[in-house]
Amino acid sequence: MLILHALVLFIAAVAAIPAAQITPAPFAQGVEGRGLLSNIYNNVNSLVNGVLGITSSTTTSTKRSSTSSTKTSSTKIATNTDFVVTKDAVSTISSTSTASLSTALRSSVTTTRSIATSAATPSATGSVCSGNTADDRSVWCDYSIDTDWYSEAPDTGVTVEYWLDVTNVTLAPDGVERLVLAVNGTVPGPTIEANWGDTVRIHVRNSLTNNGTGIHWHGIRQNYTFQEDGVPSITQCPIAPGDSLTYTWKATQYGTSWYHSHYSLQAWEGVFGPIVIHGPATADYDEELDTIMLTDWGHETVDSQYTYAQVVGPPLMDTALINGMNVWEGAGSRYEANFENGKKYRLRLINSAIDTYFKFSIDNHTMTVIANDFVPIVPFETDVLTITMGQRYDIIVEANDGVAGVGDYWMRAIPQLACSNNNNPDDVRAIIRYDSSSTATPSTSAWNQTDACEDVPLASLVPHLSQSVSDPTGENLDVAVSTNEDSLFRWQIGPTSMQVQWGEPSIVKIWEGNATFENDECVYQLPDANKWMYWVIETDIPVPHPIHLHGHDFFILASAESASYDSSVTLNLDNPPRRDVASLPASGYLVISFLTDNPGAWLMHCHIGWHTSEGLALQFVERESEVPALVDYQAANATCAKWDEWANTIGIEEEDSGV
Ligand SMILES: [Cu+2]
Repeated sequence: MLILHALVLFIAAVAAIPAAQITPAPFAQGVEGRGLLSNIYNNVNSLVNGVLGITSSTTTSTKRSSTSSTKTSSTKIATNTDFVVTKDAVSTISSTSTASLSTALRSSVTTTRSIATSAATPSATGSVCSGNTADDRSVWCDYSIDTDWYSEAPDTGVTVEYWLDVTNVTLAPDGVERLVLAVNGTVPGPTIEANWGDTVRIHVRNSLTNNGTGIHWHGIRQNYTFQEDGVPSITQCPIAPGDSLTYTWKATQYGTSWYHSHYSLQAWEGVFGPIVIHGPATADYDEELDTIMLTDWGHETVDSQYTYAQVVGPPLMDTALINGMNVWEGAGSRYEANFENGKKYRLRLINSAIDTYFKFSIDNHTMTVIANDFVPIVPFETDVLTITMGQRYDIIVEANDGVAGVGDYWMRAIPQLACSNNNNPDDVRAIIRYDSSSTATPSTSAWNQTDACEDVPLASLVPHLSQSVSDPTGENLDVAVSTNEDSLFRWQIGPTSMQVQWGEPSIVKIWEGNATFENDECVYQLPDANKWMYWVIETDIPVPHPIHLHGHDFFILASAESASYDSSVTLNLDNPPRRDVASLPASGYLVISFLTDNPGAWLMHCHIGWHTSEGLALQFVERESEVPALVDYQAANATCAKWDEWANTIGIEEEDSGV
């Protein structure tokens, strides 16, 4: 009823705005940044993913200006859900300021590594530590799959070093050219690869024209190294255009993850790539196949759709990519991989979408799941695996062409339409071939599955290294949405929607000794060391949210859809699932716990990119008294000084939560 009412209001609002009345203010951030301006539409109070009954062919107009050019474009609303800046507006402007690459193949850019020792360069078979062979993946030099990596890790003495350059380019991942922000010119960016126990040093240069950046190493625990977490407003100022920042952290855990920008919606313009930390495993396999990154994708930039997201809800994504590739209307190409019959392959799945729950599968092949996020689990088998934003699963697939004998099979990532808005859900595919010379289009059929936005059942996710939670202290955090004074959606976890300032990172405020945090900085102080905390995250809105915590793996004590939490709910304290992203079910609850064993300022947020920007975040300031001694103030201040100088010159406006 509320939605219907809101739709009527919205239709009236859109219809009532003659094009001439829309006169946006100058657009300070230029072509890469926000597209439509925020304050030109009237309030609607609909929930996300609501379908709008806008009359077909309704036309509105908007003007966007950058420091170098001004462009006016008309947007004709052709469907019930599209309401975006036309592609013409984006591509015309981008052509004045971008380099051009013809394809988005990852192989087109070589990553430079400074260390050439064999120990730092994992082989295709993964035998980088004595004893770790295809017949026994559980051992790792003097360590093993049984090592408690929270308290000890190898010290290889090796530093692997990478140089990442964030640029604006024109790419055509699915054959359709558009403005993309990319790392070293590709989507995904290069894989950061290291061995368990290595030190990883990454030099990030911001070669963007009109935006800051900051790279977050998702899932990396950053134990006592919070300043390397890469979150503008929390652990650093954004890196200004032309400036560089070096991040250094130790790979204390092993498995699969990814890095991405934590500056506005930049990650979902293409600033992301895989992280692979080699280590032991809970099941044996013959070879590593590849990382498999699943990314929803549009032919418009996400920044140009941000106003739509704030007024209406998440926009319709055109399609999705597997490892930065897909086809669209005869153009583009699919990711392909080759299997040899009888071999077992390890694949590393990563969901890097802005707002898509995927179900992943390979026709006629089952998979054995061996890790969730950075936590090895007791292996389980499945045909279809749900993966939500920010999550990773390591899987082993046994090549068995004999099941169907056709030689060519579809690999599928199916957007779950129950909560993900996608226009091409049946054609997000890659190809597995048993004969690498084959060019045949597979004719295989998908496994039976139902469209639903549920996490993998908790009972399936049993950590191999058993850990338990003792006597936790709890607090409730409600997830809700409202509109702000500009009639834009603002989400919250806890009492207030987050609003933090790019130029005033929490750790610098703490170092300076005058850290009085405002309510909308959403700070939860955790002063006591080594105390178990638990958080009941609850929502009465029928939208699931993938909740991600920085600086910790959390323990999932309970979770249910369409249910409310009360004291009768049994909390599972005995080796519960442990990871760094879990889904808060629609109209339900998620209870997570962690130990305060890592001083710092740690973000916890929804990994739907729109929602992060709309404030669905909080920060745990953990053991504040220990933080100043761990801050490299000179380094932090150097980044902030350059940021301030640039931001003041260009007059940049922060149109989102600051994270
Ligand atoms: Cu969310």
